Amino acid sequence: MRLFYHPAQMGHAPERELHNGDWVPFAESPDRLAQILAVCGGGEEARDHGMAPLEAVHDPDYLAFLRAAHDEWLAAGRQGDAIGYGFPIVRRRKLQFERIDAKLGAWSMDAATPIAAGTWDAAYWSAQAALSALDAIAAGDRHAFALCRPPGHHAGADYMGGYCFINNVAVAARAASAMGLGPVAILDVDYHHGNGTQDIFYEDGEVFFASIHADPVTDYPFYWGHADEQGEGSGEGTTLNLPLPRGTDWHGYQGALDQALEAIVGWGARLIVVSFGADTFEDDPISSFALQTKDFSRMARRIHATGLPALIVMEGGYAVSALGNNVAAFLGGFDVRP
Ligand code: OKP
Ligand code: ZN
Repeated sequence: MRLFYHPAQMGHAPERELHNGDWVPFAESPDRLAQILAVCGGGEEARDHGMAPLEAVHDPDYLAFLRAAHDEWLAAGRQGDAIGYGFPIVRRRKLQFERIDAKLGAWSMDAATPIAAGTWDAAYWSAQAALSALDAIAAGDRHAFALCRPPGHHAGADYMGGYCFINNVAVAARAASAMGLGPVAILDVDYHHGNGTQDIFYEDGEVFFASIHADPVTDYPFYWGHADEQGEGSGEGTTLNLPLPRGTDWHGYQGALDQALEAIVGWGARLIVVSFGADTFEDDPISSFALQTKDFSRMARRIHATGLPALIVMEGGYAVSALGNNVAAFLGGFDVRP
């Protein structure tokens, strides 16, 4: 399977994040990408598709904010990572701000998403990696892997959050639809609910969104991913949330996976875009499921068995020393015959 990434993705390297009341080293480190490359071997450099496919998902004013944010942070006399502290939880509306602190809160859902000097370039090229892998599918490959980092599934049309800035999966799904490769279904198997992806397609019946994740009653992002969220308007019924309890192992996981895949096939998808997080792994430092490395192969084989082409997009996974092997196990599951 072809693998796509870009060296600029290494340039996003915030120092620290706010975690359960403490400042701790930033978990979504560049080492994650290096580990995966070391085990999966090489890869191809992403091709530049420009801003248009990003603007097909995100508010251009949000993208302009992201691009300038760290420079504005430095211009305000600050050092290190840019991070907000005030968030418009009620009466959120577009206002024109000059002050970087106001902008950071206005375009974010949390204080877990620091912006460093290389963040814009890394997020831009992460999305380009997803688009480049989509090109491989459009050219006839049955499977392709976008080694995205930073991840994307917590970012909405006009907000960042959860280590995410540009929603790589949403960008690829929109582009795939526009290329006539749809109907497109997104299957999100990251430990955390993909709230940004859900928001982007919540009222859009053209893209199906199914997510298996830790119950948001106990886990981030808390305010999305509950089973009663099923889409609205023309997207009514095209969102499927399957929350699972902490401690879930393969035995508890497989039924939800089958349910999600049945829904995707039954809906009539012709392409699956997978938000793949390896943070469901038993040793993940910030997550609480109990999947083993071999379970990632099982997961992939079931997706493969649908017979649908699959674009795999990297999301989370923070047990860095095991990450390469877990990704390789998942990708390897697509090599066997269903
Ligand atoms: C990103 B992905 C701050 C607490 C919030 C954010 C988790 C983001 C996970 N440390 N944690 O879905 O893997
Ligand atoms: Zn995650």
